[in-house]
Amino acid sequence: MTTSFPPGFLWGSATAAAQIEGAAFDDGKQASIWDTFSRLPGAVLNGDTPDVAVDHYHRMPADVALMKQLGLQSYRFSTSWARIRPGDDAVNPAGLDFYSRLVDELLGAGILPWLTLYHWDLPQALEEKGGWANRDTAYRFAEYAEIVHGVLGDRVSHWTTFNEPFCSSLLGYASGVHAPGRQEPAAAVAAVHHQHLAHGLAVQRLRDLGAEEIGITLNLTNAIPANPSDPADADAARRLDALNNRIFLDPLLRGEYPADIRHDLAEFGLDEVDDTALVRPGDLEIIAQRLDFLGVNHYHDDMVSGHPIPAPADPSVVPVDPHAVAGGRAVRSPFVGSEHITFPLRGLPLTGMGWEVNPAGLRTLLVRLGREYPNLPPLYVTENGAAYDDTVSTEHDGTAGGDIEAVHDTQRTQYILDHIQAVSDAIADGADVRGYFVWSLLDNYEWAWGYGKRFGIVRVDYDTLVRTPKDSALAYAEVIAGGAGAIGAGAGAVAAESA
Ligand code: GBH
Repeated sequence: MTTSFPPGFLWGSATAAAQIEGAAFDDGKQASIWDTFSRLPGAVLNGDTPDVAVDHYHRMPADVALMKQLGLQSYRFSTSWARIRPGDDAVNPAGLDFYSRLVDELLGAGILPWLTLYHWDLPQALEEKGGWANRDTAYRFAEYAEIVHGVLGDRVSHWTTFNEPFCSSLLGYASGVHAPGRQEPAAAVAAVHHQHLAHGLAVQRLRDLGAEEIGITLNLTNAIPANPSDPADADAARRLDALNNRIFLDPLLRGEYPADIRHDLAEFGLDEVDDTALVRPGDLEIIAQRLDFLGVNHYHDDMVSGHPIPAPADPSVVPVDPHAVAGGRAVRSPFVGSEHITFPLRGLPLTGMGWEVNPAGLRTLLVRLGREYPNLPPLYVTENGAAYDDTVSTEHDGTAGGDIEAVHDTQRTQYILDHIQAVSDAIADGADVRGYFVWSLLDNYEWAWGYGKRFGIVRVDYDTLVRTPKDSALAYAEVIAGGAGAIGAGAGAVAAESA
């Protein structure tokens, strides 16, 4: 493959606090909504909780050493609001100190800290006051941003307000598949708006405090109609694009909710602006703050239909509706007002999540964003990666005389390299992409799937918590070490060896 990346292109890997830290109730941290939700019967596969996760809280220096060994240039992590301001008022210095030590460790290793303030773990104390359905939570978020900046602002240059507000509003409050597990469409639409408002208020606050680079990360998809000439399928694609992408992109980049969404979600109050309504005068101006970057998380496209999925001809093939279950729990659709949308598969290879692999989709998406949004800031792919069932092989290391463990994750390696190629192709097509972060550095707590799905380029043994770089980590390290131009050759060589 031939890849080419502009000078300064940033190579990193990403994690999130609730997925790796553990220490869920240590040093003053109190419950987040995920600590609470994971204890609801049937909410998470096998009843797994984030209590221990991969114990990153206690193993942080070694994990940073591993990042350095792999050559990561940046590390995208999130801070836990429930660790920093655990209840609804007092600040917890021990929680802040953990992130201060993390940032120092990263800088000492020459790794750029890329901080995300919210990756889905609202303090339970705030959920009890209505959570994201309560407008006041937006103001509390801006306070939290200021608290974190107060301690880390001298050393952290890159600030992301939210990770994937789609998930923490629509999956959390409409589908019930994510914490807090509510299935209330009106609350979900309110959560969308209040997270937007929280973002805008925090950007204003961070800007005033002198933060250098401020952005947000969205999970974006290409909504592809199963049959473009079928009006029901075309409408399903429009609605999915609206509810997954444009409901976030348009207020941020154009200062307004799209007209079709205002119409479709009129009953939830998105079409009016009023002193006592969901959207208040001035909100849209606050939301549309200038962004220094837009983070794009992309895993898969969505082919959509407005019709029920037909029974498969081969009865051993079960059509997967990604919205139907999580952790074994039946849930509602997250697509408020569009619950009839279905997701036929296209026959492409599937990852361990049942997500279709189609690297070309990432290229299409990155190019399309620049075309559709004239005010688009520079893009970073802030997450991309794949879950697969890994097998560990024990191999004899002749030189050291001992056994070593290896994970020949050829599918994940290929997935990552093919998507890196797609990013390069998008740049060649004119997309302004400045960096790429693999999801994830470590196997971790995959939300409703608990410890049942592994996205790491580094394996974690959940009994011993020992970390073992998989072949994908070694291949990615070669990509980084290769620099622009030489990238493809080096990475391809590793992929070929491990195939
Ligand atoms: C990301 O979200 C998260 O940021 C990260 O924490 C997580 O571990 C990682 O990806 C892997 O899952 O059926 O409506 O849910 C996942 C992004 C967006 C991918 C929604 C699946 C399916 C549509 N997800 N998408 S829905």
